Amino acid sequence: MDFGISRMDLQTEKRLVKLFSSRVNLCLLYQGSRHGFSICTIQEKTQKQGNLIFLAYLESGAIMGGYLGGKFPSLHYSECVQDKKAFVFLVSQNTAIHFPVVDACQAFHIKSNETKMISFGECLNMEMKNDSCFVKVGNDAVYNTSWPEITESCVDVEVHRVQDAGDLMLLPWREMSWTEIYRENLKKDLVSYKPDIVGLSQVRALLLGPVGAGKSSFINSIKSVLCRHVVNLPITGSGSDGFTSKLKSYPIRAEKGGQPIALTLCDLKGLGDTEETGLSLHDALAVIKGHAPEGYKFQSKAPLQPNSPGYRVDPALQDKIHCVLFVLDACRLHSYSKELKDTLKKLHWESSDLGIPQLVLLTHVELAGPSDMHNIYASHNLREKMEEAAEMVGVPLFSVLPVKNYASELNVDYDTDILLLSAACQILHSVDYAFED
Ligand SMILES: Nc1nc2c(ncn2[C@@H]2O[C@H](COP(=O)(O)OP(=O)(O)O)[C@@H](O)[C@H]2O)c(=O)[nH]1
Ligand SMILES: [Mg+2]
Repeated sequence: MDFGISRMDLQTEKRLVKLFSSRVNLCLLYQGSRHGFSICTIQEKTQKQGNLIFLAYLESGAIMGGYLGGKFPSLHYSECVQDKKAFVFLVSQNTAIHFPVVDACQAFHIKSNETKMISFGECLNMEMKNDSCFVKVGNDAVYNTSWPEITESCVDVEVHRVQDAGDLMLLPWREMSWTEIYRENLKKDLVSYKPDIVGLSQVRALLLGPVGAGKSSFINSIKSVLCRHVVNLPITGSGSDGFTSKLKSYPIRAEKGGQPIALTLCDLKGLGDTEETGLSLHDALAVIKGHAPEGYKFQSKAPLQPNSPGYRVDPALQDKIHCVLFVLDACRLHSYSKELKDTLKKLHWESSDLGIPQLVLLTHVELAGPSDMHNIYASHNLREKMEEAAEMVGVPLFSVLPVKNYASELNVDYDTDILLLSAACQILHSVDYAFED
């Protein structure tokens, strides 16, 4: 069957499919310039095709249209079609706005008397006349639209079938073994690790990220893996304002009561939207460079200065931070403020300048990713989130590590352990590589 080629370019299609809450594919069924501008033909071409999206191409290249999650009604059906999933949209080179239906009972209807018209509420009307289409746009309460003023004519109309694309790829894009042997090997690597760097016995990795991202939980989780049961030390929420405001280093022990391994995790106050609500860039850099003494209590109004108590003027290698871990919550990426994103980027640039390796720990992946953890690297959705996190900080995708912290469970489990252990090993490898020269 020849379906023809859509007028839509790839970039616009990408923007359009992002309007759906799950991944979808589009399949062209009808094109006015090819099949003729007639509601009858649209109906014929879209029969039994499931969910449909109507696209009206405007002269400027923008596309207006509507999504119908229900069935296209018969031509003689003059009632409104009820559809809770319907929405109308405008997609252009730099914008994509959409208005979900408010009054679902009036989502869609066709008029086939003197005027032949497809209408989404009263806000988007496509009239078929003299073998062309006229788009009439208005603002209505059915979709609660606030369209910009549009006075362009329509150059073509298309209807596409919208089908669920599923979230899983055929093959994972990153290899991961989910076996007990692999878990034990990772654990051995972590416990036996010795830094390849003269004069350094402990790798100090600093957790940086917004409040609630899971920094303190990551420390507890790594401890839990090695202790073989979930530990919940009161790391979370310490400090007078409910946040960790002191610089605190947590040695990690090979087992309960055992020797510390060569990785120390450092926890600190979270990054806020402003310097008043969170750790400042200045203080974060002071910690990274090793000027802040252990236990130093950060105050938003008093940045760490050479005359601050315990200030290390000339920090030794073991006082400095050897790896920066940006901790971000996969479920909240979209709501992070511009100010926070700017701070992350600046911290990335400054740390890169200092030659310090950086990784992103993307937490809450069990909520943001596939239900089966084994599919973590086969999920389109999660990959997109990992790409977003990489972009947000400014690091390549391979520096983003998905993790699930132990948050509410009582027992450790293999899959969670494997993600946590591989993140911990990755921290150590990245330090070895960075300090090789
Ligand atoms: N479901 C889930 N909850 C998490 C995860 N990481 C942290 N949490 C929860 O998120 C909240 C904030 O975590 P916390 O470690 O205190 O964040 P911090 O402010 O960055 O130190 C706590 O209730 C944690 O139990 C995770 O990976 N998955
Ligand atoms: Mg904390």
